[in-house]
Amino acid sequence: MGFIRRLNDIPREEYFAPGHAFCAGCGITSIIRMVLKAYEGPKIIVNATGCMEVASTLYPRTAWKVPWIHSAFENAAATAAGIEAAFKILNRKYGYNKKVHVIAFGGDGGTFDIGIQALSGALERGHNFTYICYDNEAYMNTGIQRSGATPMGAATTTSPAGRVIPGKPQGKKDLVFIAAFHKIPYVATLNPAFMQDMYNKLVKASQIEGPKFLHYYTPCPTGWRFDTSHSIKIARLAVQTRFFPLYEIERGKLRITVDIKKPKPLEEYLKLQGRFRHLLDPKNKHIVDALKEEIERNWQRLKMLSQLDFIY
Ligand SMILES: Cc1ncc(C[n+]2csc(CCOP(=O)(O)OP(=O)(O)O)c2C)c(N)n1
Ligand code: SF4
Ligand SMILES: [Mg+2]
Repeated sequence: MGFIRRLNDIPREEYFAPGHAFCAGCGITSIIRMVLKAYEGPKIIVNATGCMEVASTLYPRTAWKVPWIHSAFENAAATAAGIEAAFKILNRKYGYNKKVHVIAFGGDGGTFDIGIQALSGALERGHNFTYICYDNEAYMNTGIQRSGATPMGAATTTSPAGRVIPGKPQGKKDLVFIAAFHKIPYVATLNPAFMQDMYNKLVKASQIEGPKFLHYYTPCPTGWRFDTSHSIKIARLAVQTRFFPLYEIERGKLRITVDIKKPKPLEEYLKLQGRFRHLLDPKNKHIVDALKEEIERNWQRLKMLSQLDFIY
């Protein structure tokens, strides 16, 4: 099927079965369904520990209709690299020449923090695979602990907002750029409220040889404390406030794929989520100001880099 011009063009066939155990409104299922549709032909999924793995494969059942392997937290990228290398050997020794997509999924804890060395190694060695980090901005499966992807000011169980700290004191690590500057052929950011943009980036990634890194914004009603009906609204606001910009870097050329000319006030995004609600208290205005400054700097940097013919 390939690239789509309208949402209605997304193939109807589903490769992920209902009856799994994700919370209502969880953003994870959208990326699974779209990846399995956009990557045509045979594929093998490698899945690090986390909500995606736990909620989709409650023993003795599985919701995956494609080959799937559970990997430890720290080595999903290494597992994927090994599978890709095995296909090369099968080809060299036995002439097996089918194209098989190898796709690794890890949460933000499993990617930004614990699996980063395996990821870096696999990107640097140039394996032909896709790594997708589904980022719900905390270690959700084990009870909402902060990670290197948790934004500044967010309350988690290990960065609780109260008298001592106003949520997480540190900002978010920029893993997309860390991955990109391994000088890999493709990186992109994805958001479920911008489905066409996301789907076409997935199709593009599926057609590019070499390592691909995709960063998926994953609304989590349980950990972010919002009404389950607000998932897509919050995902859309993340882009509209420039909190989560949508862009891609293809062979070193950066392109903003959804330009936000007039951003919405950040407060509209914050006020819908329990993890940020304390920030609307005037005594925490300095945190909101710091968040706004970080967002502005990120956006200006993307704008500036998008003017260049290449950034690596
Ligand atoms: C090496 C290791 N440390 C800790 C754990 C316990 N553990 C299982 S899931 C999880 C949280 C994963 O967080 P993240 O990668 O962000 O995925 P999420 O649960 O948010 O989907 C942790 C800490 C583990 N399985 N392995
Ligand atoms: S805790 Fe969050 S990420 Fe995990 S299944 Fe529930 S909504 Fe999804
Ligand atoms: Mg997480």
